[in-house]
Amino acid sequence: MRDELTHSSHWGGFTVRVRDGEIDAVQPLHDPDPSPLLGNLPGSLRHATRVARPVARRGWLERGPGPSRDRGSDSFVELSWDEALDRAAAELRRVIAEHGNSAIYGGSYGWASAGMFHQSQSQLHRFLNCIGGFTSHRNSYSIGASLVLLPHVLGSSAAVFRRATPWTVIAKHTDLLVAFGGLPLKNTFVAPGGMARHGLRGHLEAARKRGMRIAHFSPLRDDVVPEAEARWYPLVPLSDVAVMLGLAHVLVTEGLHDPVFLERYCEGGKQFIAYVLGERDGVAKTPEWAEQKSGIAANDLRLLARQMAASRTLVTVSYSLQRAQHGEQPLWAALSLAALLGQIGLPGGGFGHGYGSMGDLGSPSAPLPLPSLPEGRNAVRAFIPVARIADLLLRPGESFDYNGASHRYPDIRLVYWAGGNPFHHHQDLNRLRRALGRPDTVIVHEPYWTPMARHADLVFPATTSLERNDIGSGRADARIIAMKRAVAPVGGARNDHEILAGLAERLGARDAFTEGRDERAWLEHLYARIRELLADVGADAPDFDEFWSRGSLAVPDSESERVLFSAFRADPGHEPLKTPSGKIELFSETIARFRYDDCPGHAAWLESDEWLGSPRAARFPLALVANNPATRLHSQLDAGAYSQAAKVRGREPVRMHPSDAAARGISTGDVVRLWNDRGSCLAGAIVTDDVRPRVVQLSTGAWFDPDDSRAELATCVHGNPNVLTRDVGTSKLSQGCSGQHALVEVERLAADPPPVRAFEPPRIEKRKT
Ligand code: PGD
Repeated sequence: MRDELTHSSHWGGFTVRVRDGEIDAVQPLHDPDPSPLLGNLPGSLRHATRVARPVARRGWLERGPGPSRDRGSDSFVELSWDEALDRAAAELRRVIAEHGNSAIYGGSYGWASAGMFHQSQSQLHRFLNCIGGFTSHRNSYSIGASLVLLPHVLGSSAAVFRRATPWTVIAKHTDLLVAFGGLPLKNTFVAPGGMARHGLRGHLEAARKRGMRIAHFSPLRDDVVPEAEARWYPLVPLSDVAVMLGLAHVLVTEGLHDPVFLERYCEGGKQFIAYVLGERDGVAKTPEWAEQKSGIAANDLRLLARQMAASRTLVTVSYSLQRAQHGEQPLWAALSLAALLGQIGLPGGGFGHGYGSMGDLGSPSAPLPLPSLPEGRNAVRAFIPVARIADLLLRPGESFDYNGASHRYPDIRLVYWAGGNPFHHHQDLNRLRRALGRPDTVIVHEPYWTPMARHADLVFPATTSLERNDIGSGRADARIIAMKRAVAPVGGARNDHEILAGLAERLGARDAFTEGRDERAWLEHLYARIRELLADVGADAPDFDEFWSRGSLAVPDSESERVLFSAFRADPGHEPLKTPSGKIELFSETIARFRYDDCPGHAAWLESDEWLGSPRAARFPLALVANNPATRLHSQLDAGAYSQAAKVRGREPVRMHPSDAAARGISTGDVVRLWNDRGSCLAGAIVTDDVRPRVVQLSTGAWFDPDDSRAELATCVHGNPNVLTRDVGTSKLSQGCSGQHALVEVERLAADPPPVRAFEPPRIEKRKT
């Protein structure tokens, strides 16, 4: 029997049917609730947006390296592989010789594709480390604030993300799930590296049948699936902390909190309670005070707080809430609220972060420490918090605050990117365009002509995962999947490893980079470790050939009874947290000592410049929620059938409330313009009461498509919300991404909208002889 063509993606495992060198159909692999994102794969291998051959930007080729505002508008010239690699190697050599390795930014953030070996970032980092190192990045766009705050207040972020109480326990024990940011099903289809079994719908169904209630705080009704029958509290965006403090006020003033838990397990309960009662600032954080900020009735908050105290309650906060200015505060306030209830460490009670934000959070599978390509040691110490990329390029030599210390931005001459799309993930894209005009050279590996590829000087065509062999599995995945090559590399594409091996060869580092292994040898090497891990958890662990022929292996659900912080609760003396006090820090002496005006020593209400209560709202009266999309992963495969089916007149859909639409003469199907002082974009209107009044929702991921690629403030005609978002760190503490919110105005476009050209390749010329 012919082996099945198994494969995997960040949104699930599947088998592929190939016809004429193209994916014709995909079938989910052992998945009870497969992701609709699979619908973007057919037709994706030979789409017109594929980069066919190595190219150089004309201006860079003719005038040599140097700052240029032509990036993004210039044409490209085709090069042979040898010439492209020679030129890239020569430029790396020049930059290192003249400016040192810290002048290379190789942080290269992005989700790339599933697969442990061909992971673009580890490949690139390994290569750059082999040639002396590079300026790197820390943390992620997803959870930039959490990754810095959690170690201060809970001793580690890994516990919260890797050891979260699984959905199996929640379904059995939780009576009341208070979900700040909801539990959006769309996000749970995805996890980095793979997500072989999608189960949220099933768990919510089991919990509902048992009687679990959900209190859902979000400006968007459909952040919880309707079948879960959640009670929707449609709060003003960015007012969650006010609600949490209002609930805390009820618990404290009605004696419903747990002083014994605070004393035994927490540091700083007294300071937090004093703040809630307004003892220092004279502002008691009453439910009435919270109502003013959030629009949620004080009486509803009072009733909810009493229910929380009377039930087994889990307080959870989504990743999206911390992706905002002062994003540390909702996380810390939710933890403080859960601590007041005293249920942390009990089955189905306590605190969670990211249920509904990432598919693997709350997985009952064993969180195996899966191997990846070793990156080696980076000899350069300079780094940036990942979302400070535009500051890095625009402000060389200037200092920035981060987590209690002051650092300096190095002078970057060469930007090297593989497996990410900053024109998707970064904020204030007009500013990013200016920043990318500054370095001498920008090198990008991409399978597709994304906006980042268009802004490069040298573009290397990369394979997609379906053009190579790999092993796929996520962080707490239900399966290890053989990702089999379905077609030969399309056009002139090469995989990231081959491209970098070619460069390493030219720079005298090939052996260090490849260790003499080819793809097959690397896969066998990585699999040997996987086999040990599987054997340790008592799972079937055949040899490599047998695994490859079977196509996938199941990972057992060995952690379906796990409870976050149960060991700490049972014996805080012997199982202390890794915080300075060994306890949960509701007040952090360390953070207080940093004396940051935007992150005090305990959770606090700090107003965002981009919320409806700010003075800016007089000019831009609508709150934009720029959340992650439902019809693709980030910007990946935006040209795919499933993503395209959701567009309105070819633009990204923007949802708005009937009252706001009527006030502006807007109907469903209209093309509208969203704008503020940072830029504007067009989008296709959908009028619905699934969003609260004064809120518009436009997801990220539409490929940036400027009407005038040379304009200072370009309009994206396709609907990328990151032209509107503000490029500012969450706070001096963590400097995370704050892209989730922006204030905007919206109008109906009276004229005929310009065409969307995002999926047309740029001008590519043959070499002048
Ligand atoms: P992707 O679209 O996944 O976005 O940002 P990210 O940059 O990860 O980009 C991955 C790119 O890698 C794609 O262009 C794909 O074609 C390419 N690629 C795939 N496989 C390969 C390969 O094998 N080799 C090479 N060379 N390339 C490959 C995601 C980021 O956006 C994240 S994680 C979050 S959570 C943020 N969320 C928000 C938000 O909520 N709101 C706003 N406004 N902005 C955000 N940005 C962030």
